[in-house]
Amino acid sequence: MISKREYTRFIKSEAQQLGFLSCGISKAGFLEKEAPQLESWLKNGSHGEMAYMENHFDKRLDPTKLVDGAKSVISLTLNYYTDQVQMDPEAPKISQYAFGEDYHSVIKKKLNLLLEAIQEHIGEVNGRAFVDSAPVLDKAWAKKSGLGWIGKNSNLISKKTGSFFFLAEVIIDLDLEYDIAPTQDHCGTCTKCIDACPTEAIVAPYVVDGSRCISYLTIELKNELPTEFQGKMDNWMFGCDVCQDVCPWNKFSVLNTEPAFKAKKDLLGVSSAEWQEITQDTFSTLFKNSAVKRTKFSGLKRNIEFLKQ
Ligand code: B12
Ligand code: SF4
Ligand code: SF4
Repeated sequence: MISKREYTRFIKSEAQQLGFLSCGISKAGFLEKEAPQLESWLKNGSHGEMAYMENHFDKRLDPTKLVDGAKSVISLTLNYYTDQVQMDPEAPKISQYAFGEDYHSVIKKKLNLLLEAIQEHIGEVNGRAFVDSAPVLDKAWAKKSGLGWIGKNSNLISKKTGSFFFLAEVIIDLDLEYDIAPTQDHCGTCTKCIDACPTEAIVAPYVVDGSRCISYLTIELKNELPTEFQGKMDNWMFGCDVCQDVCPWNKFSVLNTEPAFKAKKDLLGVSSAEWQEITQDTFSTLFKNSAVKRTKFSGLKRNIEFLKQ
């Protein structure tokens, strides 16, 4: 009979072969410490208009309520760090996570391959793959599995590779060997992210008021941008990298090797003047299969206009 240890080794080695940066596994169950924190985050309205964050409170805190018979949460990270940059320093900025193909589809393919490999090798295993598609507290699970600590900017950080990576999970009904030693907090007395945030969205160490974050304002908010943020957007038109750019641990970021994350053709060469004139057609060509499509042409146009004011 094959042991839990061998199954665990198999899964971690498959994850590595699929290009994931790291993989850690935890026993599925109720996230006790996070429950009151999530509750107060929601009570404070930190989710702004992201109504989906209010849904499925119980499932979000307990994956056994989300996946039938769930026993293990396999957390995975996928690196997106790049040295590619937009050529015109005056051009409205796009977060580097959105230079290439939409990470949701890139990661979903890999997760499904991992799940298939598990089912082929181990047998009848029920499971589901998640990348932002369901109420799962990605960072809490990754932290529990020893993949890093949650920094004062509220991102998961690894001592070896910084924080420019995505998180995802496969949740299955199979017992595995668990990573039970969470990484220690290595923020120390540093406050660089809090000091640098252009909109003062990091309202306390480890707590981001989502409704003030440029990422929310430029991507999630569907209405007009509040005037209080005029002149504070640091020229970001899609997402924001500031609290990661200033983080000393990102000196250890390594370049991603995922071909799909290479910047889309022509995207980095668009000048400031050309962004002002962008049409629906150019938008559709530049951002085919890109995460930027989430904000739609009208949203990106709104953001560009707002930066000009
Ligand atoms: C909603 C959301 C957002 C919102 C809200 C941000 C947020 N911090 O939650 C907005 C739109 C603003 C956003 C922005 C970004 N996001 Co986002 N987002 C999510 C999403 C979908 C849910 C996160 C969530 O559950 N938030 C709820 C709150 C309650 O969680 P939290 O902030 O971690 O809150 C904890 C703390 O507040 C803490 N807490 C509360 N009080 C106290 C008190 C003390 C003393 C302590 C210690 C802690 C503490 O407890 C809470 C629960 O654990 C996840 C995907 C997922 N399914 O997890 C991606 C995710 C977190 N985002 C991600 C990314 C990459 C980003 C951006 C970098 C994108 C960009 N470049 O523009 C920015 C970063 C902004 C930032 N500094 O957080 C990645 C993070 C990867 C990583 N390395 O950590 C994720 C995991 C997506 C993914 N699949 O990879 N995001
Ligand atoms: S992503 Fe930008 S706006 Fe949001 S918390 Fe970080 S620095 Fe602030
Ligand atoms: S900038 Fe400093 S305080 Fe912020 S997450 Fe990085 S190490 Fe922690």
